[in-house]
Amino acid sequence: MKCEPLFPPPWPQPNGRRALITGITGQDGSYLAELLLSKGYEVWGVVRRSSSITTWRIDHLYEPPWQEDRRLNLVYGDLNDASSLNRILKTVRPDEVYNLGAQSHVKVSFEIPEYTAEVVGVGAVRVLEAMRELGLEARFYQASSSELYGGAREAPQTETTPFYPRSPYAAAKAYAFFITRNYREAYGMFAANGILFNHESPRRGETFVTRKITQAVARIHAGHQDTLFLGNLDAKRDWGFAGDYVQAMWLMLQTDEPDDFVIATGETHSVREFCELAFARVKLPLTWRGQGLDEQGLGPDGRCLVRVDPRYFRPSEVELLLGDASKARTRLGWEPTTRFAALVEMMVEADLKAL
Ligand code: NDP
Ligand code: GDR
Repeated sequence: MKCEPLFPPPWPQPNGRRALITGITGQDGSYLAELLLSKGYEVWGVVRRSSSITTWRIDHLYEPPWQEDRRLNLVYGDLNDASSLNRILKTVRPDEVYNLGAQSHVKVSFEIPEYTAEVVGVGAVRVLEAMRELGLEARFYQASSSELYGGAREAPQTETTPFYPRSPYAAAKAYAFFITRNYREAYGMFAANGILFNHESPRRGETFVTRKITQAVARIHAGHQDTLFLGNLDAKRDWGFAGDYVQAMWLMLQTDEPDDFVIATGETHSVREFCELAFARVKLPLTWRGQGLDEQGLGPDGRCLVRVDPRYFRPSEVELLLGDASKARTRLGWEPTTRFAALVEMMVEADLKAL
């Protein structure tokens, strides 16, 4: 798939600042790289070696290594390999470090809990410790998550809501959150946690529920697929647009004092509502019939378009997330620009175009 640039070139004159991004090949890494390039940064991204090429989200930003004035540089490294992180930080000497790399799939984290803990939890302290050892005065951003709230007893969730992780992924993110705060308090490092609620885009990984739905809608519309199989239709999420959320990451590193911030839209919707809007976009309004495992989403001609498959249920589910980003609004001047219906439309349109 070809990515439409959100912050298109030409890049301005260099601003003399250098940023390092782990997870640059992911959804957020690609938007953040674009944003920083559009602000004049020199951007360095850590990529993992893989048997197939994983850079499709940043291909539109690629500059060949022989281009002398290139602004985007990629280096091999891995959050599970402290020596690679040390070497990269030592050579690049960035002003800002964005730690976005992760095994970021909650359901998959139940299958590979130990690996998830290594990348998501220990990976964060590997970066922080390398920075400390080198005496690097870079500012550090940690990609914390609304999954930290998991089974929280209050909604909306704010920076003071107690954490209640409900998956190996969330438990690992809790470690990363607290170690980030600890390095700030213990060593005076500029280290900030962005507690980001779900954010999506046409670049979202295909196994996350929003993209799975919009891709299936496009395929069903084109006659390439009959039915979409989903898990819990009643889970509710506060879904925003990734392009807005990377702006918040950058703003967090531009403040006078490091702090932790919730980033959310303040609206929550169910998976079921997401399906309804997405199918309606291709003139297939859904009618729901049956209950539990037998529930079906029927199209206008009675065709079964959505079914429940328990394989997509989680051993412990997060039923409701809803964020209150008041602190970010007041202190960072951050506001989401894309609301739920516009997000669904943007994603369906992109998947229709990509067919
Ligand atoms: P993605 O899954 O799209 O991207 C994850 C990135 O991490 C990819 O670039 C991946 O590389 C890289 N990665 C995976 N394992 C390693 C490793 N061992 N070493 C180095 N890099 C690695 O995630 P998102 O872009 O959606 O999310 C970015 C970050 O924000 C993640 O930390 C995620 O947990 C967190 N987050 C995301 C939210 C969301 O709604 N999107 C909400 C809150 C937090 P590769 O391409 O090779 O797989
Ligand atoms: P989440 O996102 O777990 O919130 O983590 P995901 O899209 O995977 O699930 C959202 C909700 O949808 C339900 N669901 C399904 N999920 C998937 N993936 N596939 C299905 O078929 C399906 N059917 C129903 C889930 O049960 C869940 O309740 C994302 C990731 O980006 C994390 O890295 C990030 O930290 C959080 O968002 C905030």
